[in-house]
Formats: sequence, C-alpha cells, structure tokens
Amino acid sequence: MPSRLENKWIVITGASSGFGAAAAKAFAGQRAKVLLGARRLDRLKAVASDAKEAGAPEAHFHHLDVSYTDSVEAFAKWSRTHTDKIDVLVNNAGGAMGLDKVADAKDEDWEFMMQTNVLGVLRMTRACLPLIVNNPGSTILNIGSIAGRTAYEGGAAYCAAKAGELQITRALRLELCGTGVRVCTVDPGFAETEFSLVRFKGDAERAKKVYEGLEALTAEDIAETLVWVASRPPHVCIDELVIKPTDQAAIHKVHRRTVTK
Ligand code: NDP
Ligand code: 8X3
Repeated sequence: MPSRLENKWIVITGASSGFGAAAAKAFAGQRAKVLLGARRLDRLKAVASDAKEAGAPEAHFHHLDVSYTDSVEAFAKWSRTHTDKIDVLVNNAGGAMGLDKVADAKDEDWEFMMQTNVLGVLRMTRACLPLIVNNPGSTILNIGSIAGRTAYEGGAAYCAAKAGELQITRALRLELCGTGVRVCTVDPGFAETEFSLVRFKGDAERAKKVYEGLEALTAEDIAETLVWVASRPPHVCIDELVIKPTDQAAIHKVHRRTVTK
C-alpha cells in the first residue's frame, strides 16, 4: 500500500540535529518531500543529502532562525518557491538553556527559551498557515515536552515555555476547527540528542549524566512517532501524545540501572 505521505510536502524546523534531523530521514523514508530549516547550514546540507538517500523525491534546506520574524518570513517565502501547499509543518526548533533556579537564572537564557519554544512556534505557524489552511488533511505537529505538563526545579522558564506550546496547540486546534487541518502535540520525556549539551552550554560530561543508567528515547523513536501521527487518516487527529522512556515513569521518577561515579 502506498504511504499516505508519498509526495507530500513536510516542513521541519530545527532539522539540523536531534528529532528534526531524524524526522527528515523518517519522512523521506515515506517518500515525502522535505523542506528543512535551522541556523547551521552545514548540518542542514548533510541532513538534506541523507533525506534524499532515504527516498525523498525532493529535499531542500534554508537558513531559519525562529527567534526573528524576518527570518521566519524569508523562510516561508522560500518555501513558496518550491510548493504552494504544506502538508505537514513540524514545529520542532527549540530547547532549554541552563538549569538555574529563578533566583540565579539569566535573562538571555529565558529569552532563548521563550523565543524558540513559544514565539518561534507562533511565528512559523502564522507564516505557513496560508499554505496549510486550504489543505484539509494537513497537519501542524508541535513538539512539546513532559516539562510542559509537570514543573521541575531549575526548569521554570523551560516548563513555562513548553506549557505555552501546549496551550498554543490547543488554541490553534479550536481556531482551525472546520478547516480539516489537524493540530497535534507530541510531548517527549528524556531523549538523548544534543538537547542537554545545548542546555549545559557544551558541557558534555554534565549532559551525559542526564541519561546515565537509563535507556533514554532516541531521536529515531520520536521521528517514527511523528510519521505515525502525520499519517493517520485525515479524519483522525492525535491531539496530544506523551512519550517517555520505560525507565521514566514520571518526570521525577527515573529508574537508573547503573550509575558510575
Ligand atoms: P537538539 O538540540 O538536538 O535539536 C534542536 C534543534 O533546534 C536544532 O536543529 C537547532 O538547530 C534548532 N534550533 C535551536 N534554536 C533555533 C532557532 N533559534 N531557530 C531555528 N532552529 C533552532 O535537541 P532535540 O532534537 O532534542 O530538540 C528538539 C525539540 O524537542 C525541542 O523543541 C526540545 O525542546 C524538544 N524536546 C526535547 C526532549 C529531549 O529530551 N531531547 C524532550 C522533549 C522535548 P540550529 O542550532 O542549527 O539552529
Ligand atoms: C526535555 C525533557 O525532562 O529534560 O523536554 O525537560 S526534560
């Protein structure tokens, strides 16, 4: 049976690493066409080439910084040079910066988290909506987090940002009801990508400790889930999907099998 995603146009933000890069390859494996955005062009070029190899009939990339409206609008304009309709928009760009308590945290870290996870999702969605609204069966797929559902110490701004993403998803679903456009959020727990390396500003040892002793989710686990959500029949909307490692029963309840000192 041909894939429902064959020859569909998929826009992925934050496609230069982690979930976004894995999603580019997973959608490509369904013979979908991918438009990829992020700030690191060298990485995007490699991901686009991998996507072609994985079966994408077309794979293109363009600079995108979701923190800036101009950049988002330039990206959307470039998208229109390839297609006049978007079938799946994956709002994935984002992440955490720092794990400081409110008393010690820095404005620039808060600003990164709000700009990417909250305003970035709003900007990208607004810019792409003209290519989505007249396309029933299309999907806006936002990447949230279990952090948007449960708070943790040091996570005030990140948890707030992902809670913001969840409410944006819910509001947008109400706004688009009747258009046939699905609005979904996939909310992962611990997944071993560059997420913690970015959060800890390049401290690889500290980043590795986050996943020590447990079998974390992989980027491929999430990519496979995104493909599944986007390939449901058009009348089926997976509103909210929480996905965690089996070793993580809740945000604070993690079973670590081995811990080295
Ligand atoms: P990575 O750090 O591996 O990937 C983050 C991606 O976001 C990169 O491609 C990065 O690209 C991009 N990005 C960051 N800032 C911007 C920006 N201003 N404009 C455009 N792109 C940007 O982490 P993940 O793959 O894990 O994270 C992807 C999403 O998943 C994030 O929203 C994160 O919050 C969320 N998430 C992650 C979890 C985890 O445990 N890993 C769990 C739950 C949610 P570049 O730097 O090239 O711009
Ligand atoms: C990433 C999951 O628990 O590290 O969103 O915040 S967590």
